[in-house]
Amino acid sequence: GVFYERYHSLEDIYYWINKTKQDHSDMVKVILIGSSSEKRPLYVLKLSGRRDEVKRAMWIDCGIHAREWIAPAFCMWFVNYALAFYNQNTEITEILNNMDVYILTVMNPDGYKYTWTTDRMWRKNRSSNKDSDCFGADLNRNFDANWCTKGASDNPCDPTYCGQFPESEPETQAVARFLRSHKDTVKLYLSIHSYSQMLLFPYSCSYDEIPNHNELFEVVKEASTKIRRYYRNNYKYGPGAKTIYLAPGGSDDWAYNFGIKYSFTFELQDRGRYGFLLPPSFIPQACNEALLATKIIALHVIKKL
Ligand code: 0X9
Ligand code: ZN
Repeated sequence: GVFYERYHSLEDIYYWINKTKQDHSDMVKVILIGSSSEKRPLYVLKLSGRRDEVKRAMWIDCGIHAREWIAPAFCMWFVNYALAFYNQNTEITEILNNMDVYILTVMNPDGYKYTWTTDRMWRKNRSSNKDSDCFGADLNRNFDANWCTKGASDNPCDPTYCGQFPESEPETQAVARFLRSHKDTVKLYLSIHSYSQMLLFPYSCSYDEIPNHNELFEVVKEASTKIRRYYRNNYKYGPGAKTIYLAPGGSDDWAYNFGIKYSFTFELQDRGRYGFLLPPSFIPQACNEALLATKIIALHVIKKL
């Protein structure tokens, strides 16, 4: 519907979370995992299909970076698709019957709000920094993975400021704590960003090759090939450090080292024409491309479990 072909304010997204839970109480639960530095709630939607046996799970977060509006739009798109096509589309049915899906639609609500009211190009969260008048830390430099080494900044005024210490930010801590407490079930971690059209996997915090490099490389290669075939669009793929740049403290690398061996970051559309200001008319295709890649990866993980 047209609702999913627009960008939504933070207030709309909170309303949508509540409405989705009410309209699909059989498949959706809402879990409060923490709150932001400005005390906004961080809600995770839990989607489940047929409930039997011991279920595995996957995690998707969107909107770590405030200005990347296509990311929360994708989380909403995914939830809508999953609920609308469960028991209609074989792939999403297979996924939901084998995995619970945890979705954090806006990991950085304070920053997202700030991009709607004050500065459209804001990236970080909005926490205050001691001994500085500059606000915010980059949540994707704040995880405990070669924290604050080359590729991050220790200056609170920079857009890639790593924060005071690993997990210093409440948003980072909420996600890390949730995943730590669901260690036995979560087998796939997925973080949605923009822009540049890339399907990335660890490491970004070093040039080391991960033990299951070949397996993850093949699966993102397949996803990229199918996106090219179905949507005539090109996505680069590979380990973050070599494919985009060296950047420590990211959620994907932390999740990987923590034990989630299927860990990915997607950079959605576009390749720079509009950048972060992707017009709403691009939402459907951008989200369908990411949905296709998500399905391929999730089905691969299910096959391997
Ligand atoms: O720099 C980032 O955090 C991501 N790119 S963005 O333009 N959306 O800011 C890339 C993240 C790749 N993964 C890690 N650096 N761990
Ligand atoms: Zn980003």
